[in-house]
Amino acid sequence: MKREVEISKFLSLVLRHEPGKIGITLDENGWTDCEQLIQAAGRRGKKFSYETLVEIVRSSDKQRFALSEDGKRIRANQGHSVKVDLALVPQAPPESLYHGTVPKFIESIRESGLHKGNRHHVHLSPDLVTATKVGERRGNPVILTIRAAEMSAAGHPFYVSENGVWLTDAVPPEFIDFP
Ligand code: HQG
Repeated sequence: MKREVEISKFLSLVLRHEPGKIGITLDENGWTDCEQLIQAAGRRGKKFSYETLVEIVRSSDKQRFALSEDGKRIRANQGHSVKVDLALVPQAPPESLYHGTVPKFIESIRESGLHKGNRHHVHLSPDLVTATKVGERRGNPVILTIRAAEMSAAGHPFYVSENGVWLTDAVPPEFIDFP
């Protein structure tokens, strides 16, 4: 695995799920100090410089991470399982959003809709290409179309993360079009 990808996966793990694993803490909005992160990682055999960290934030294909304006703190833009408040503001979604999944989940999704599982929200993509990539992580992708504008009008709030992932608490089956 490329070194940058390995560090990016490590950052996803500690900034979204297990900061305690390397003895760092996230503040209530998910931020942590870059220097402390670099030192804590280094103590556990993951050595990288501040310049490498900045380069990973800049080049992440999905803009997974953000630096504070002064460059001293870092957080994950979305995907957390630890409790953080990303201060997301509800936003009107486009007509349709997409969710890439795999055949084995379809029957259950038909019955109970989309659930957020371990994450804070159900993740939805604004386009088919992205949804296909998400589904392909698990196998042969199946793309579901979510009638998002209709769902929003029915009172379900939607949010969008800094890196363009649409988020909602749950999608009831009546708003899902199956292929
Ligand atoms: C499925 C990655 C059965 C759901 C991606 C999905 C995305 C159900 C899986 C981001 C279900 C959860 C999120 C139900 C949902 N019955 N299965 N009722 N409801 N599911 O990984 O959306 O690389 O938590 O279809 O690119 O796959 O981490 O969510 O297959 O943006 O930045 O349960 O994670 O981004 O899986 O992926 P996940 P996801 P990163």
